[in-house]
Amino acid sequence: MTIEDARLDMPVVWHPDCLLHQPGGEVWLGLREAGTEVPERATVILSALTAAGAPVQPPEPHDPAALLAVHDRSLIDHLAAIWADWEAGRYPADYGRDRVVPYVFPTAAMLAGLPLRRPAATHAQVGMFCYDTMTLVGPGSWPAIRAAADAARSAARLVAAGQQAAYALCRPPGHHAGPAGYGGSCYLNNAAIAAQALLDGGARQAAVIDIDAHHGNGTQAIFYERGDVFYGSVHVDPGAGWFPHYMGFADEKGNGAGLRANRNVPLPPGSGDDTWLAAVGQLCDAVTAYGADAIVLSLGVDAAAADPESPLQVTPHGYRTAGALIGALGPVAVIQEGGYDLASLGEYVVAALTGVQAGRQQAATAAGSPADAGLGRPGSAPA
Ligand code: SP5
Ligand code: ZN
Repeated sequence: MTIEDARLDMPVVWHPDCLLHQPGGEVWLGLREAGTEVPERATVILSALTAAGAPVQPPEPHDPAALLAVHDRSLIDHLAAIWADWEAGRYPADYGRDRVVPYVFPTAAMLAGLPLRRPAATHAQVGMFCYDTMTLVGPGSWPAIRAAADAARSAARLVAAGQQAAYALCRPPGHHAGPAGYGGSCYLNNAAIAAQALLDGGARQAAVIDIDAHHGNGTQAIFYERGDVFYGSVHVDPGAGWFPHYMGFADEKGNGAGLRANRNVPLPPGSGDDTWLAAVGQLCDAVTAYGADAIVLSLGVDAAAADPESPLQVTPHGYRTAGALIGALGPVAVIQEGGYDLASLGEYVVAALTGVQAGRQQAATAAGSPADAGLGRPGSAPA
């Protein structure tokens, strides 16, 4: 039996509330466009995983402490309340503004050294947290944001309890959400919540490997000064003009206790499997040198050749190979990030997870280790 034929037996964590987030497009350069982060992304992925045989389960009950461990309370409170405030302020009814969008941004250039104050107007408060105009909030956004975070935490807890790998079908995605800010179609950082759950579940050190086509500036920011979580990312070069524009450069290496626990590998637009897989290999070598007990894979499949949001040219075979390289490193909690070509999305996610599963099986066979020992217990990762 070849890898291609293998049944996917990795648990998939999914909550239908993730479909309730309907951003209704994005404002790009002053005009509202249709946007590509649509609910159909999740239904397409779910169908492909189900067809591949993967078992689907709901997340564990919500734990507010899991969000507070990686985000400021102010961001969480904003996201939980902003739609109701927006509606109460009659922005939809009286002004035709059917989604929450920021308008004034209190940048360092504006404040010129003065402290940030909370503005009185609801429409001014949004810019305190949302750093772009493309990440809209609607009536169903908060339940979806919460459900995605819950799925991420649950997948990590499955891994901490001994699963070799588990996948969270998170929507909205999360890797552009930082400690106190959101953007890039992301609101809360699902991957960071998963990494923290791995630590809480017994890992001494965890590593996030981010293979989304964009740099995960939010995940990097959350862990930049922490030594217990490594962050490594391969992405299209922000210096070549790509989102998130201001972060993701190769000279960002962490700070303080986090120095040398951050690694960025930016690639030229147009890069395909060979270049991309060499970069994934560099990240894997860095994680091996770092010594993580467990891995979070930020799985964006927007490096796909047909993806409308990135100029990378990676094939399903490339994603399967990347999955196998990463699966060989240790137990993996896979978190869905971007990926916007509805026609190929399912195939790419199945390819990546099939690779992770094969990598785990090979590593377990090579080590002769028991499959369900769990993190931090005898017989699991080396102490
Ligand atoms: C999670 C994730 O992959 N977020 C990526 C967000 C990147 N969005 C950048 C959007 C740039 C403008 N979109 C182009 C629309 C042209 N019609
Ligand atoms: Zn992306």
